[in-house]
Amino acid sequence: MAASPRRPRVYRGHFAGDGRRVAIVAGRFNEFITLRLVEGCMDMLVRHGVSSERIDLVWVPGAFEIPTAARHLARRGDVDAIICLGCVIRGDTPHFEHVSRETSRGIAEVGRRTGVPTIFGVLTVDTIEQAIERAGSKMGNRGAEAALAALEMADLVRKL
Ligand code: INI
Repeated sequence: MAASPRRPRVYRGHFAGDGRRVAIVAGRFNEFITLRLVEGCMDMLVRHGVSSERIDLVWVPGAFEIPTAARHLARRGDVDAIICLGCVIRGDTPHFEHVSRETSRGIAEVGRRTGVPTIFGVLTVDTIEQAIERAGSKMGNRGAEAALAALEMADLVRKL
């Protein structure tokens, strides 16, 4: 008799925020935008059951500094996820490329090296209008999306 094929084990994270501890690292540069991302992020976390006393909000000067603060938080060992929020807007010089490349690389590295879900919620856009659209208007709120990714990953890594 042929052996019945083993069913795949499927792992999925759920958006369960109850009991979770989450850190947000936000860049002050373009604060007009990043404040909206932080608000959208916190609102989404709280609406999914994260208690506001279990959210740490860390402000850094700009996106470039986000990975350093995220790494300190990850090494502290008491957060289930770190959400990185910032806004990098292209200018007339290559500065944008340096800041956006090092920010995304640094954030990815923190997640991979520490295993703590480290979420990329940094806007990298050509214009201020594109940033506004993604900070709580017609294209949604990148901070809120990042909150959901954090909750999903926090739950998933506990199961793996
Ligand atoms: N930081 C940002 O978060 N967004 C930007 O658009 C930006 N630009 O364009 O310069 C920016 N620069 C500052 C950078 O992140 C650092 O804070 C600074 O270089 C000090 O290390």
